[in-house]
Amino acid sequence: MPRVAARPFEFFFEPASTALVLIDMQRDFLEKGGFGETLGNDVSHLRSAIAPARALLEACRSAEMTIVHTREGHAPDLADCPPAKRSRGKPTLRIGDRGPMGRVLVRGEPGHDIIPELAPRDSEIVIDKPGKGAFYATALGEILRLRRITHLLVAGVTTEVCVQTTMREANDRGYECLLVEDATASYFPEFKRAAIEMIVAQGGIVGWVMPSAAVIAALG
Ligand code: TIU
Repeated sequence: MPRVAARPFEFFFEPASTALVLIDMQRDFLEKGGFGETLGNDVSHLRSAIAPARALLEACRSAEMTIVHTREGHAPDLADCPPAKRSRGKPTLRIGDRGPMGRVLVRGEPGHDIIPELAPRDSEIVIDKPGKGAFYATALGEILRLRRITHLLVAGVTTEVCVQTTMREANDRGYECLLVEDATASYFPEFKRAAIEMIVAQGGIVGWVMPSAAVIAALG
């Protein structure tokens, strides 16, 4: 069984019962003109996660693991976008408004696509989610249950928003979760650091954390 020297202590996992969950590596968060930038963020902070996420994805593909990509977004009529989300803050464009990559955070628009570097294969699972957590209002839990998945390797953006929310949802549902720390990023580097410490504190109250190289070596 692969074992990894993670924080706060060693992590053991079987590739057959482990899924890679890549959270929201979409143009809307990582490229200029998307949702992330309309909220006032410097999207260049997220680019450091791309190469490690890609190496991790390739290693998990080689190990024939279950691979899940998530996308945050809404139906074109915005019926699944609550005012509590759409009216928040003073963005330059609101969810559903037309921007340089199509309608912001709307399914089927160019900005909603996963970045080409991490494009899903046909055999991989793509979960469209309206919220921050990947389990809320999606079939993810059922899909993982049917595959007898017990462990999750988690990466993607942003660390303290959709990644942390998904890890907390998963931990409450009984999954053993490990965050791959260089394959996740935040618009706020200090929030990334703090989110990681929140996950591993108190004996791994939410899960484990380790770098991609350690996971890839364990899979190799
Ligand atoms: N704004 C921000 O940091 N994140 C999000 O809105 N969604 C995700 O994290 N995917």
